[in-house]
Amino acid sequence: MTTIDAPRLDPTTLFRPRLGKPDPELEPIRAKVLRGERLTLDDGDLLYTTPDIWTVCELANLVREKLHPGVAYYNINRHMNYSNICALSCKFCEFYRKKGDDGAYTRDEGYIREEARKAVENGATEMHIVGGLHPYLPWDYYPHMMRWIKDEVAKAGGTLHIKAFTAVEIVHLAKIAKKYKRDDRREGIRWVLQELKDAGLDSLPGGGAEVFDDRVHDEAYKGKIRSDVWLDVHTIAHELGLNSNCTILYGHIEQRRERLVHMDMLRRAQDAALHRLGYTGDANWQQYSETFPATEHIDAPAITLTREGVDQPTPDMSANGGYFQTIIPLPFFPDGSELENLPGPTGLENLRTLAVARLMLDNFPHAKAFWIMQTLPMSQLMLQAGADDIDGTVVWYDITKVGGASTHQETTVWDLQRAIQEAGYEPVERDTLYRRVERDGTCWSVS
Ligand code: V47
Repeated sequence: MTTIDAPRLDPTTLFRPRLGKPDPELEPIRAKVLRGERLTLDDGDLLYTTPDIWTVCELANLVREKLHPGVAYYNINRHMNYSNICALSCKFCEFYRKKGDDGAYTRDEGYIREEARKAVENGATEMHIVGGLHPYLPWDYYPHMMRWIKDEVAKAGGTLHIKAFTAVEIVHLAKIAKKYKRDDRREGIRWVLQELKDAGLDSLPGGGAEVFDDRVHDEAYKGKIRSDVWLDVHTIAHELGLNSNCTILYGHIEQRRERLVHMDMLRRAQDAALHRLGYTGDANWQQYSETFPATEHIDAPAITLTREGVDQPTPDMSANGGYFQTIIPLPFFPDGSELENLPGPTGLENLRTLAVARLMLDNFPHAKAFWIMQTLPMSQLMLQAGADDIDGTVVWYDITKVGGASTHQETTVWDLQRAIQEAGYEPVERDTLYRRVERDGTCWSVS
C-alpha cells in the first residue's frame, strides 16, 4: 500500500474569515453574478482565495434565490447497495470489499424485492441504487433488478423512481454484456442504458465523477474511467431522455484549480445538453470558449439560467428529460480508506466549495448539500450559501460513515423540514425530477 503524505499547512492560506470586512476585489464578480454572466476560472480562483468567504456565500445565495426563491427541497428516498464487491481498489474508498472478505455482500432477488416493498410502505418516491464493479455477476442481474423492483412496487400499488448506476458501473456492464468496443465505446454504453431504461431505470445518480483530472485519477483511482468516458455516459443518458446528477469529490489530493476545471467541464457538458433541449445560448459565448481549452464536449453556446430574459428555466424543464439536474459537492472522508492519513476538508472549505460550485455551475438548476456527508447542521448553513436541496431520508448508507455512524443513517421528514424551516425556507417535498409532491400518507402524486 502506498501512502500519500498529508499536505503541510501553507501559511499564506491562513487568514481569518471575518464578517463585515468585504473584499473589494469581489465586486466585479458581484456585477457578473447580478447580470447572470458566466464566471471564468480566474474568477473561481478568487472566490477560493479571498478571506471574505461570507461575500462568496452571499453571491451564491443571490443565484440560489433567483432560481428557487424562498424554498428548499428534500425527498423521501431509500438507498440500496446491491453489492460492495468491486474489481477496483480506489484509494479514497472504504466501501469496497473483495470476494471472501469479511463484510462482503451481494443482494439476491428476495432482498431487493423486500427493499422495494419497504420503500413503498414508507412512502418513498425514489430508490437510489449503486454498487461496486462486481466481477462475477452476469449482465442479466441488472435489468432483472430493475424489473423486480418495478414489479414489487406495482404489487404494492405504488410508484417509485429508480435512480441507479454510476457511469463507471454502466461501462462495466457494457463490458460484461460484451457490448463494449474500445474503438466505439458509445455504442455499448447506449445499448446498456437503453436496455436498463426499458427495464425500469429512470435516471442516473451523480457518483463516480471524483475529480476530472488525469494526475489525480492516476494517483487516487487508477483503473476507474476517466473524465471523457464519464461525460460520454451522461451525455448518452441525456440523449436517451434520462436526467442525471453529478458530483465532485474534493478535499483529498486535488488542487482547488483542478476542482474549478472539473466544474467547467460539467457546465460545458450541460451547455450541450440544454442546447439539445432547445435552450438558446449567451450571445457572448465565444468569449468564454476562447478562455478555456476546448474538448469534444465543449461546442455549444454558454447557457446561464439566471441571465435576465434569455435563459430562464422554463416551468416544463422537468418534463423534458435529458440534462444535469444537480451538482453535489462531496467532501472526502479519510476514515477507513487508503488515504486515511489525509486530514479531509474543513467546515469552511465545505461551505466555500458548495458556494463556488453554485456560482460556477450557472446552468445547473440545483445544488445539493447531501446531509449524510455534510451533516445536517452544516447543510442548514449551506442552504444560505447556494444549496437549495439537502437530499432525503436515505435510511441505509454504506459508502461513507461520518463520525463512526453505522450503515443505518436515517433521518425523519420532521428533522429535514425543521432544518429547512429554521434556515428561513419553505420545505418542499420533491420527487427525483424536482416536481412538488402532494401527499396523503404514503400515497403521493406530483403537481
Ligand atoms: O461515487 C466514495 C463518493 C460517491 C468516499 O446523485 C466518497 O443524487 C467521500 O454519488 N469520502 C457516492 N466521498 C455518493 C453519490 C451521491 C450521493 C447522494 C446523492 C447523489 C445523487 C449521489 O461517494 C461515490 C464517490 O464519489 N465517495 N468514498 C469518501 N471516502
